[in-house]
Amino acid sequence: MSDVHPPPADFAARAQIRDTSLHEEALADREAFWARQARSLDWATPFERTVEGDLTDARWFVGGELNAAYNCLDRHVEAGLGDRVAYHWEGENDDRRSITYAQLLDEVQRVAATLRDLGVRRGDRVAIYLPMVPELPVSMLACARLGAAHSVVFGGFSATSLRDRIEDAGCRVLITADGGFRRGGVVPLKDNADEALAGDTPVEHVLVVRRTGAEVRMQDGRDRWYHEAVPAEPVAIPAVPVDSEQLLFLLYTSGTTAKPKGVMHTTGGYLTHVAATTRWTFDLRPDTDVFWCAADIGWVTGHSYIVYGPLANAATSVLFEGTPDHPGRDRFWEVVERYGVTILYTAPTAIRSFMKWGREHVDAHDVSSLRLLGTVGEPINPAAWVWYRDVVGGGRCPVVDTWWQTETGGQMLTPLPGVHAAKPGCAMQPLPGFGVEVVDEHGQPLPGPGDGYLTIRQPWPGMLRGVWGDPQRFRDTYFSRFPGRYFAGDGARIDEDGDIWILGRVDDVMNVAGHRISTAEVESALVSHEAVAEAAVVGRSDETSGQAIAAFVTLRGEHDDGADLEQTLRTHVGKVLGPIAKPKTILFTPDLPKTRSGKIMRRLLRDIAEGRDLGDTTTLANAEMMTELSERAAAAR
Ligand code: 7RM
Repeated sequence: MSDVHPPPADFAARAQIRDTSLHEEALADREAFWARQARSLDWATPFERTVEGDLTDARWFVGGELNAAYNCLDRHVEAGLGDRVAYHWEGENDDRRSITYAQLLDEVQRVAATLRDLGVRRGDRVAIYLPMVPELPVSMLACARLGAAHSVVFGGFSATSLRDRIEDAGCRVLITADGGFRRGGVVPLKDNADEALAGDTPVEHVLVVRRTGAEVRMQDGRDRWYHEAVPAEPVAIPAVPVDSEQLLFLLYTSGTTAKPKGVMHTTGGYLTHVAATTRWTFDLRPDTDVFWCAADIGWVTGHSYIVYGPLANAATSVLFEGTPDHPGRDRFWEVVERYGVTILYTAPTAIRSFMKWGREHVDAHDVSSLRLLGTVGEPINPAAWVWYRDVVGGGRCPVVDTWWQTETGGQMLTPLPGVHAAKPGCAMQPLPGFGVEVVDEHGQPLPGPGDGYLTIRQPWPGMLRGVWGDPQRFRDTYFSRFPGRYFAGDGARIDEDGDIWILGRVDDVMNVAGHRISTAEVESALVSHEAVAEAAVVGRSDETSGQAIAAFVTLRGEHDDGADLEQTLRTHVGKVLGPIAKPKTILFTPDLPKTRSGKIMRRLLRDIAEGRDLGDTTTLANAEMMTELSERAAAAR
């Protein structure tokens, strides 16, 4: 039924991993396997035991001490790689800067000196609310150097979100900027920060990076300009060796309640996980590759695959401040051409936009440097996968569809680019060393092909160690549904070949007249029609069938909506998936509701489809159109 694409022959012939021996090594002795991976880091004190405790209480590399910043910077400079570029920073408004490992180490030490003077000590939490400027990874690494934890808050979040996160974590210092550039406009980060700190706040000091030059209020005794506070001359600030289980960072992520969870990641296990997966999944060659993970560092993808994974491997990355369509729709391809990007890692939602805008924007640039393409964040529909592979990758680049979560720390499932054949839309197989299993509703592993729940059976190095300040929520959210297993809410299918397809969050799996249908499947069917640019599908309650399928569709530029097209699309889905999967209603909309990280907000679409009150829509990138859509949905019901 599904399309199978073996690794492109040229790629496979040169790939660093060409067989499954790593998987076999991990299966034979998982602990020894991870211990060997951990030893590719530099430990100030070697660890005594690889792992202790169960899933809810795992401790990795026990007794070991290391420093994440040392592993990302000093050891590379000591090895003679000081002149290698760590980041090609591509800022908005033609700002560009290439930063070597030696320069990065120097700036990290100077900022660490400042943080130390402000009283930051091991175990403290520092909030960071910055645009995608070099000072962002520098600030993170400066915290790590001192053994302090960072809590990066995405620059698109509001003052209220920032305040909640700062209060929850008890951050004593905030690093922000006068503003950030976005699509030619300016985001008032400092104004937001002032609002977030008004009244009672644990924050004692604020460092402000000058980015836009906008006029901002500086509060005496609290606020200092980064460029004035940070010494101009080099300073030697030693990297403090910390326990392997020392908190490296908090990253807040949405759960089922209104209060975001502070996901906790620690040092040795996390760094081992992201360093290893960066090598495996991307076939990384640190001396020749130019790696571009086009996420924002405010999300876990940026933490793991812009900062810690690439830097731990002494790779050269692109650090991109902009957006895909500013100043033009060829922005990505211009950047790929400028730096000779070899590996591109981006989200399906971006790929669908590129597809909608048309291949001429890609064709206008030389993107032949690309040799591998990756996706992350949501299920990718096969049409977008094929377009990515053929148009962006020219048919010669493998596409890796990587499944993982804020909670997993790093990648868990993906085809290995030189080993596994890929199936468009399929995350395929666990990477070596991860005990991923699909189980039924009783927690029993599926004996053969079928649909179930994605779980993880054994602790893994990069797993979250807790929810900050809420151990009960940690246990309830992840370990109560299937005792003895980690479960983070995704449904999965095992196909005839034993490959794993992510069906989306379990609350996205519909049940229509006793048939289980994934929202992703129907979306993919809709998007495979030439008129459709993007589609989101939700289940809504229906008297006769239990659930009915409600679709929200954006059209490609040249197509008109109308009753004819609605009927055509229903017929099309019926043809692709079977009559049971035909949407009952299709609403055409110029835009879909998305979080600021680009994920379609199905919860909101379900509310619209069910005619429920919309509640708080402030985390949406495009809140305005929701009211209009809910009125039309009511009319269609
Ligand atoms: C990295 C990231 C996690 C959720 C996860 C899934 C979905 C992520 C894929 C995917 C299908 C993929 N972290 N998801 N990757 N679904 N295929 N390759 O996105 O914490 O923000 O989100 O994203 O539902 O549970 S996250």
